Amino acid sequence: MICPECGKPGVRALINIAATPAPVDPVTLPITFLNGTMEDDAYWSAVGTPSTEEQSSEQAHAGTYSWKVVTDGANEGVKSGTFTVYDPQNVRVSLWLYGNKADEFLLRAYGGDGTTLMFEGTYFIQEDNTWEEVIFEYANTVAGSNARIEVIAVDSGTTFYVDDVNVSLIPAEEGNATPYVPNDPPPVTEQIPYGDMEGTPIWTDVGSPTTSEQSSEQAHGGTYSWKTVGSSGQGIRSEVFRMVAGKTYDLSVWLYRPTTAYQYRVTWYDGDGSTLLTNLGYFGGAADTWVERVIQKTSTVTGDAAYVEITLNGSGTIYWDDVTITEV
Ligand SMILES: [Ca+2]
Ligand SMILES: [Ca+2]
Repeated sequence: MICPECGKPGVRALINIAATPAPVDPVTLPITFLNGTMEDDAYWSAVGTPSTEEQSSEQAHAGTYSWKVVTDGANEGVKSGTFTVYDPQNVRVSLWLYGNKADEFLLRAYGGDGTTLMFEGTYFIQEDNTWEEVIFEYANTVAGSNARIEVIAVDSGTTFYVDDVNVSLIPAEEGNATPYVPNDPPPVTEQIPYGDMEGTPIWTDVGSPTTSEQSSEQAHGGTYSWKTVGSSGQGIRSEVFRMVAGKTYDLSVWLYRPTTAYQYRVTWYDGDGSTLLTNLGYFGGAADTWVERVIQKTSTVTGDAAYVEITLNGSGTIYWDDVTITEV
């Protein structure tokens, strides 16, 4: 060829530009990008094998639809369609989640090769059945057209909805990606199922009390308490609940005794079902009145297998009601 600058024959070497330069300006992609509004039945698909993963009009943060997921295994959820990212580039994602209080999620983002994990953060739902915005930002270092986002429920049996997913691409020169700060599980009160003894009771017997039944003879709150007639070591055990290591809780038990001729005991098991408090007992309190007993302990093991047992110490009758656990 002839050199256009000098007019002489020659060969022009092409200098290989290794990577397409990132856009100079921040790119705020339209909310309809990747069907982030969920108003179309497109782009989103399952992570794992959730029993439900579909566009749904049951809930919507905006418009008519969100994306619904019901998991039947651990770490299942939904993933976006793919999009193009550069290296280096900051990516900012905001999305809205609707679920049940304290449900735990993993938020993931993959690089442009579709396989390199660029971001993973946890998020705990703070309120029941409320839309909550989650924002995360990460520094992408793998260019390509196969980047994607995943929203994953950690536990089996989780139902959640996702809506209004926004992805913004920001030049790395704008600064480092803002570090993501995971949130904590919300403080939970009334954490012991059926502790008010009003619903269908799923407390189970400890030992073989003579009587163990929901009773309207006495009630601290509502209409019912739980009546135990028996002897030492006999009583009731709660359903399991969640405790988080390092967090301190007040366990409150209300009880009513016709006489003070006998006492009662409390045994408390930690998040993994191991003993947290052994058979604390011989409590006082007046007869023929409701007495509250509060015990404070700090969990050492996170888990969903915590429970309490409240039992007689001596032979007699005790009514139990309003058993709660409150994070301090
Ligand atoms: Ca929507
Ligand atoms: Ca009650």
